[in-house]
Amino acid sequence: MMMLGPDGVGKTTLLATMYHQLSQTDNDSPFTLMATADTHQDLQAAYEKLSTIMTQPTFIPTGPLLKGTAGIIERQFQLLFNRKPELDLIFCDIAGGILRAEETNQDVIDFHNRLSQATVIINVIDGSALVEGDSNLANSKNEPQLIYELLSSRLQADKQPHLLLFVITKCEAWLRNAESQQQLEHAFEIQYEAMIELLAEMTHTVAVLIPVKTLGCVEFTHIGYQNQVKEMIFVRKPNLPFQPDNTDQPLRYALAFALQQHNQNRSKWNKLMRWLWNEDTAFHHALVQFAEERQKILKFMAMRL
Ligand SMILES: Nc1nc2c(ncn2[C@@H]2O[C@H](COP(=O)(O)OP(=O)(O)OP(=O)(O)O)[C@@H](O)[C@H]2O)c(=O)[nH]1
Ligand SMILES: [Mg+2]
Repeated sequence: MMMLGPDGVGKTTLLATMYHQLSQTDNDSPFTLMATADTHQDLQAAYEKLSTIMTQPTFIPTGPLLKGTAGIIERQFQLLFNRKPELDLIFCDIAGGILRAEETNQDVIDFHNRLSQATVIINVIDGSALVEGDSNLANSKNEPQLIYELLSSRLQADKQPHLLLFVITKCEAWLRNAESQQQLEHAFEIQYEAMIELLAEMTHTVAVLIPVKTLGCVEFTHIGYQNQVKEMIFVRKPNLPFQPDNTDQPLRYALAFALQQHNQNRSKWNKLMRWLWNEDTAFHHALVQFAEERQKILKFMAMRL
């Protein structure tokens, strides 16, 4: 699993809130997502830091959520089915600066290697820049052209199935009603037109657009200047709680996709054993149930191509 997006779009915040939200909501599913000790500690620390920031009356952007997230950080998870290890998963959280670094940089070489191995690619997009930024600002925050170039060579190069998630953060202000949400989708369609056209030709890639609330209580207000550079300015809504919403959705998509791939790739022996123990039906049933949870919460645009 590869997290993609320039610095500051909210990749690490998304990872921390997705992990937290899924672990809070899924007690009755036979699937459990376990983080390794380091991943758990780091993401928990990130979540606690966010909680603390959200107790402040004004919202001050924190800079990178986790210090020292330079290069590529592997976040390791294990998915259990009925408490037995089923699948190991690695989420690669990159420092967004890698996208603009020199091709000869070792981190960039590593990044390309890992991208070529990723089955699920999560492009995190700053929704406030997407809707309100002029073209320079929107491009510099989200770099849709860079992402397009990376993915077009990547997705055309191999025929393996891929899941591509466009996750929009910092978009609380547009998730208030259907009309403003449409505005968000429309901005995406315009700025990612080339990408959408590319996806229309890809028979092995499924793409989904998912707006999320990683904070829930911070909204975009206007574009201001910080050190003479245009910046998106947000305000802490005093009447709203810190409450990530919909952040479990990208994780559900990613996990359901990975599980389905994994299920199709089992060896014959493994399939026979599972059949003997009647695990196959139970697994399939649980997977369908888990996957169905994807669509209950919020309307989003799914591009099944
Ligand atoms: N308003 C708002 N701010 C957010 C949101 N998510 C993250 N931020 C802020 O954006 C900044 C960057 O967040 P990170 O999660 O560290 O971004 P990143 O994409 O991991 O950045 P790099 O690791 O530098 O590539 C922090 O100041 C966060 O507080 C969001 O949903 N809304
Ligand atoms: Mg980060």
